[in-house]
Amino acid sequence: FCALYMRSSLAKRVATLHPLPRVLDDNSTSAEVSPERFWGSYRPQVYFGMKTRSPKSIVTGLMWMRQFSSMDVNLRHTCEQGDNLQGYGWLMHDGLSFGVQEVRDKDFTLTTEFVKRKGGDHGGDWTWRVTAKQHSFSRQAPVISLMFYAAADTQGSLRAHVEEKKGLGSITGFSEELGHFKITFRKPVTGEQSNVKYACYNNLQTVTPGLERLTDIVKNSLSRRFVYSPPSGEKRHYIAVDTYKPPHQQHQQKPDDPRKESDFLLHQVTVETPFQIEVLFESASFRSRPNQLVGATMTEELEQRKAEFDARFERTFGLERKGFSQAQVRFSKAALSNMLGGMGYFYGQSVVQSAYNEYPLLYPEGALFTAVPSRSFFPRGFLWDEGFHQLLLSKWDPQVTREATAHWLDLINVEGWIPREQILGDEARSKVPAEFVVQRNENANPPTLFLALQELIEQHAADPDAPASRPTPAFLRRLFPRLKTWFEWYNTTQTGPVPNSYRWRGRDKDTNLFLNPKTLTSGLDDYPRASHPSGEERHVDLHCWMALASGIMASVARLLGEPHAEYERTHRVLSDNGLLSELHWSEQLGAFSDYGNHTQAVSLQQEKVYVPPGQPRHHYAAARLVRSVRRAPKLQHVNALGYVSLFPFLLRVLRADSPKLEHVLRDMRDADKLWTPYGLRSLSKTDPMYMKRNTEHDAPYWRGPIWININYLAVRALSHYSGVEGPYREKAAALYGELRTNIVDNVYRQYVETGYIWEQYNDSTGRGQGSHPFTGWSALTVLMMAEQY
Ligand code: 6A9
Repeated sequence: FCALYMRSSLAKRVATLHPLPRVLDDNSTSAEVSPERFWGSYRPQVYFGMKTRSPKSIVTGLMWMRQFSSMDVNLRHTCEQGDNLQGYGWLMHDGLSFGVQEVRDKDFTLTTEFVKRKGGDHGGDWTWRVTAKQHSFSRQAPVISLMFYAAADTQGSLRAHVEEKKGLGSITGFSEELGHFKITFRKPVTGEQSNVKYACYNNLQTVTPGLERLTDIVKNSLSRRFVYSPPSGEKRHYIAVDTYKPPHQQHQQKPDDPRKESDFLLHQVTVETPFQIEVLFESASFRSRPNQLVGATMTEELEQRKAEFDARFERTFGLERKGFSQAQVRFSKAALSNMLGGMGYFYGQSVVQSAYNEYPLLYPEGALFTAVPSRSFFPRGFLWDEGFHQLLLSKWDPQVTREATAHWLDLINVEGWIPREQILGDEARSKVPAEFVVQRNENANPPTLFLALQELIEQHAADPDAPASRPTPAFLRRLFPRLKTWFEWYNTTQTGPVPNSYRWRGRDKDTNLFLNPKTLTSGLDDYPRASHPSGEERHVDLHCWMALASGIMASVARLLGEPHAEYERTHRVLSDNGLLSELHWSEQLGAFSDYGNHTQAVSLQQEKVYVPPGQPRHHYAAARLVRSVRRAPKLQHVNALGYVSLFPFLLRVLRADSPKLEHVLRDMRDADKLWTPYGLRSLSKTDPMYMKRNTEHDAPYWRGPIWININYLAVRALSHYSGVEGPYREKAAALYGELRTNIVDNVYRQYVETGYIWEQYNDSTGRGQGSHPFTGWSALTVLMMAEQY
């Protein structure tokens, strides 16, 4: 009984939150406490939408559709690479009060803008303006349907107000957090002063069991029975949501979906380009409104905020001062803005598992305010991505960094673990294949949030009384107990058998199916590690992350007047270049390296399939690729040259006077190894795994392509080594200039040519590849332009 009891209580730990006081009060994101950040474009997964920073927010959004283009329905809603848009993203966004986005569809462009206005007790008002223009090359002006919607998420209610000749004129609603409010749809006009344009109106008044179903519901309601009949032009059937309204009482719930249904209202306007439409949200608690935020007033507000944005951008990053062209400055504004406009507020439960659970468990409900790597392909929080995101965002608005970091640290469990990938809520879950959902509590991810904390500490040290940095010590004081717990988790669960060595847990187990079992937890997925995962492995990148983390722990403790000797000691030991070399320097490679049970003599081969005599071979399952090992593994250095071997340099653990620095610089600058005209490639051309697939379905990922987060660390390190005394100072300075130029020029060039910022860049052509837009860490290009490290 006792063993059974122990087991079941151990099993609960993985899904038990840490009892330490939270960094954030329960109501920290409420309209009352944080009115200015209540409403926002916190739905990065849709092209245009807003919600509040609350668990079950009423959401608003936009879908659209080109009429008369072909027989298939091209409904746009959630950001999808398959939509093949020419480009989209925020061009300006201050993370707080306004944003300007451009969406380039096949033959027209939508500009989606919003402005918020303070007032009342529920986060104020806002206005949207959507402007549609046809591309100059298209002959016929496209007819477009814009579909504005509001939907509730299990709480709150919405009411439609249908007006003659205008369809849905407005929506009124109520929710606990928003109180009473009204959303008004204005008619389409060509410009501010012009007359109302001919348009057709349709609306949908229904309910939804969840926000992830909105697109489907709209698709299923479409009908072609409506006629578009402009005063001078032919009559044509167009596609629209049908006005059929299922009476709420009779509406049948799907038996397999027991969730409560919530109101979902949609207003469709079908009109020819060019046009402009405004939508206003007004809070009933806002009584002394001077005027409505529409038309000329809206234009004025927008112009003012754009001017403020431009001035603040230049003050912060100084790119014009540095001589960048107008087009380059626009690019970097877009990069920053899409990162800010990509901030999401997610709420829900992770699915987690430990060694003590037979089946995965649901994590407690939690909120996450975070940036996302990619609005299309992975619009959710990733732990180590976030540290890089916040390096950029902290320069713009350190409050965003404090709040995001606090949210992440409040998700820590009783063991000190934070799930790496945060898939919170049905909407997020609907985008992820089941096998990727479960998060395991042995698994770490680089603790990059320490990089962001380092930045906050430096900002505070530079100007303790600046309004932006003044809250930092109070924030750190609340964060510190959780930070200690988190650090301890790494420093106990990710250690190796040799003292002061570290090992990533969670490598692939099925070793005969992969050329090299992956290490997703390190963030570098398929980067080659020891061929045969074992407890004896040690990883040089994790060693360096721990050197960094212990150093920042010491700084935070010192700043707070807390005991710091132990962190300092750890930092000193892990930064000891002698120990580092003992554990990780490979004489054979002339570089730093992982160590483990390893052989280089592996390859993927067709599995041998037994075919009984006389049987045609094709009756048997196609032979899959399996790994063949030609020489037995033994304990040795892994000897892969690439990002991992650079870590002592990247995280500046290597001393400036170390002769090993010369080796590192030489390998970096060698075009047969890591150097390309577009940045550093992830794995040396000379490595046997360079650009090798891991399985027949698994293309090389961190085995050659150029990644901007690591390149940022390299540029930053070069800037560091060129600023401190040492024999390689000049060499570092020269490389710094070259590498920075190569990266910045290429990311910019690719953006101009393709309309996107990309997940990674091809090491032989420089072309952007992988998911896009990826304004996650690739947006660090802005900091390289600004030379802020
Ligand atoms: C799988 C696909 C709709 C992989 O940027 C996020 C992460 C990084 O943290 C990591 O270092 N990316 C990098 O190696 C992307 C991971 C995406 C996993 C999504 C499910 C869903 O398809």
